[in-house]
Amino acid sequence: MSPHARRSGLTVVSNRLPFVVSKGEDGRYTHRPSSGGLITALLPVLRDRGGSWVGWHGATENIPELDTLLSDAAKESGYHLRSVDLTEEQRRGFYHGFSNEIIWPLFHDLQSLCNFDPSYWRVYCEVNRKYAEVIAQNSADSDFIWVHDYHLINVAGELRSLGVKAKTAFFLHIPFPSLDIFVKLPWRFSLLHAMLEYDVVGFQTPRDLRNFLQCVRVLIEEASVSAKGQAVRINGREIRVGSFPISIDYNGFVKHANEQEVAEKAAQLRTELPNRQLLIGVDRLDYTKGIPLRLEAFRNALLRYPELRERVTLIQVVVPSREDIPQYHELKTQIERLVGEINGQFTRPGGWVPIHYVFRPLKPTELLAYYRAAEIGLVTPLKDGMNLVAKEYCACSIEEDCGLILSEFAGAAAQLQGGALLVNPYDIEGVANAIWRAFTMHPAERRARMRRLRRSICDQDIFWWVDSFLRAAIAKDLSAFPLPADYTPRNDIGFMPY
Ligand code: ADQ
Repeated sequence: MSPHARRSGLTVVSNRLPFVVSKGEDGRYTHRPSSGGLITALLPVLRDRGGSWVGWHGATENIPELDTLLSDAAKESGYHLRSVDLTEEQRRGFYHGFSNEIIWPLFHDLQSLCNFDPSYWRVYCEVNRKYAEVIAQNSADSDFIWVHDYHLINVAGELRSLGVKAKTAFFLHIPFPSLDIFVKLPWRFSLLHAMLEYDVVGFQTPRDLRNFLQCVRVLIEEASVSAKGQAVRINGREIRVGSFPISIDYNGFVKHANEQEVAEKAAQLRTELPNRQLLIGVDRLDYTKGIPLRLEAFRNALLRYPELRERVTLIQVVVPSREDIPQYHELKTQIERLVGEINGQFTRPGGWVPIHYVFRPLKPTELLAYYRAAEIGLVTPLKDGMNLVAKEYCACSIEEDCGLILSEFAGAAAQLQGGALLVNPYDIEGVANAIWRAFTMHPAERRARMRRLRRSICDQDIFWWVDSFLRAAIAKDLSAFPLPADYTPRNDIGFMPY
C-alpha cells in the first residue's frame, strides 16, 4: 500500500478521468475538466472526504508533459487523479471491443449487433486488472471504492486477488437485461460472479435489479437472494443490491437556463422559426437512441395529420460518438438519408423545412437554448439506462408550457411516467399519435404535467442520488437500505411495467 495513501477516502473509478486533454494551435497541451452531473455531484464528496479518481487519461498519443498536466488538474480539482495507461491494442479490445461491441448492445437487448470475439474477453480481463493495480497502489483498506459502469465489472474481483480489503461498490449506468438475453453471453457466469465480488451493486431502475436477481437465482446455484431482494448471499458474504435512478444537477440547469444569453438565443430561435411548435431530439449518435424510428414517426405524423405541416419543426441534434465502430458510421448515413428524404418530401421551397439536423457537440448555452425554446421534447430510445436528456429538457423548460414524449424503455420512464406521454418507440403510429396529442394538448394540461415532472426531478436530483447511494452503501442495518417501491420477488420474467 502506498505510504501516501489517504485514510477513509473515497476512490471513484471510471473508464475515463473527468478531464479532457487537448492540443492547442501552438502545439501545447492543455487540460480542462469534463462537465456532467456525476462530476458536479461527486466533487464536494471527494473534496470533503478526501479522495481520488482513477481512470484512463484519454490521450491516444504520447504526451511528454502528461504527468504535469495531471498534477495541475488535480490541484485545481481538489482531489487526486490516478491515471491508467492503456495501449492502442488494449483500448481496441477493451473499450471498442468487449465494452462496446458486446456488453453495450447485449445489455440494450440488441444481441444481433454483438460481436462475441473471444479475444475481447481476454483484453477486458487484462485491462480491468490494470485498473485494479492502480487502485491498489493508491488506496487504503479503510477507503470506499466506487466503480462506475460496464467497462469495469471485473475490478472488485481483481482487487480482492491483489489483497485489497477496502469496501467496494458498483453502479451500472446502462440497463441490466432479462435472463433470456443475458444467457447469450459466452462469459455469463464469469461476469455475474464478478458483479458479486462487490459489497454493493446499484442499478438504475427496479426492473434492472429484478433482471439481475433473476439471473443470479437461475445461474448461480450457490447464491441465495434475500426475501425482500435487498441482498445476495454467497460463500459467507453478503452483497447489498438496490436501484437508484441517476439524475441531473436540477438547480444548476434551471439557473443556467434562466441566464440572459440562453434566453436571447432561445428567443432568436423562436423568431427564426415563427408560428409553429418546435420539437427537440438530442442524442449521442447511437443505435440505442432510436433516431431512425423517431424520424419515421415524425414523417408518419406529417402524413396522417396534415394540420402539422408548417406548424411544427423537428430539431434533431446528434452528438458524434464512437464513429470508428462500423455500425455507428452506418447509423449516421441512415439518419442523413432519412432526414434528406423527409425534407425532400415536405419542404416548401423558400419556406418551411420540417427537420433541422445538427450533427456536432453543442456548447452548453446553445443546448440549453434549444431545450428552452422547444415546446415538445422527443426522447424515444429503444432502451436506455436512464436518459438524462429527458430530465435536462424538463429542468430547462422554465416556462412550463411544454410536454415530454418519452419511451417506456428509458429508465427515466419509471420516475417520469406521471407527467410524460409514454410511447413504445417501435410503434411508429403510436409515436406519431403522441406527437399530435402533445401538439394539440390544452395548455393547462401541459403545464400541470410539466410541473409534476419538474418537481419530481428537483426532489430526486444528482445530489440526492449520490447521497442515497452512499448512505445505502455504508448503512450497517439492512433495514435502512432503500427497497424498490414496487419490488415483487415472484414476478420476474419478461416485460413488466415499472
Ligand atoms: P448516455 O447514453 O450518454 O449515458 P444520456 O443519459 O442521455 O445518455 O446522457 C447524454 C448526455 O450528453 C446528456 O447530458 C446531454 O446533455 C449530453 N449531450 C447529448 N447530445 C449533446 C450535444 N449535441 N451537445 C452537447 N451535449 C450533448 C449513459 C446511459 C444513460 C444514463 C447515463 C447516466 O446510456 O442511460 O442516463 O449514462 O447514467
